[in-house]
Amino acid sequence: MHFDCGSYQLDLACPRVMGIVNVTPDSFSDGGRYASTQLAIEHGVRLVAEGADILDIGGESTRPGAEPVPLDEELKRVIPVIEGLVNLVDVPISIDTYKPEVMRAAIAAGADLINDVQALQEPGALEAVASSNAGVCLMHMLGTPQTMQTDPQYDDVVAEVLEFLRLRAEAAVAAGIARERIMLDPGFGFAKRSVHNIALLRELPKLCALGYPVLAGLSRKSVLGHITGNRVEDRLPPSIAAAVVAVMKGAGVVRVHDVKATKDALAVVAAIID
Ligand code: 7PM
Repeated sequence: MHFDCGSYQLDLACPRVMGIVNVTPDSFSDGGRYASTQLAIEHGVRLVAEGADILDIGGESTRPGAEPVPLDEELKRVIPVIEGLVNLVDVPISIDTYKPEVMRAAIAAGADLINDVQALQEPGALEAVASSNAGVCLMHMLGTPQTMQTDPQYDDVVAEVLEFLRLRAEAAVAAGIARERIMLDPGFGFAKRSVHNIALLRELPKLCALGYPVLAGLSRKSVLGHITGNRVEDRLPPSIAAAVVAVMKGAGVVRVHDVKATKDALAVVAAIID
């Protein structure tokens, strides 16, 4: 299966690793933004050297429970990082945002993929992607990152997530986004309790059966802490297990913090599984 995003076409016959690049708020009041921008760029370059197939740049506005990040602040964080990385790496650059203005500016700066935890539901978001050749990752979540409920209720989490993503993919196609530019993501950890996350991973083949590439983001997430008792800094082994399971259940892309370790684990899978 192929995925078109910007100037890239990814062959998802072999699973791809998306490396996470968080652009942290600048801690200096007068030192300008140079330090945080430079750190994020260097981190992205390092992840590509470790084998990342995609870089996902985030200004932290989409994190569950995060404080809202104003538009101008988000632009100041992420655009210089995209501009820096497009000249330094030869992999698709993804931008983690739900704001259409950030999508347009990121695409103009060279981003190839829009990673939207709101699945292009924000007014103007469908058009922002449709008027470009960028790919899009449509993710499931209930509510917004800020209002996301802590005890979400589902009758049948797998069926409800599938139906939501199917409808959002149809909306994207109707807006003029080719099917080859769309991938789907169940949104592990977004308004979901552990039992929901585990059901979604176990039943991932049902999501894959919709016919779009599937992205799985489980790296260091709290479901892995609940299962193991490990704090976030000790969640590399559970994250590797989750990435391996996700790929064996059909995920085409895994979104991770620890690129080298994940690539090594997936190389073993690829050598054994046909
Ligand atoms: C705190 C809690 C900080 C959770 C950051 C997070 C996903 C994503 C995130 C995902 C897609 C994280 C999350 N997770 N985008 N953005 N899929 N498409 O662990 O699962 O990075 S933020």
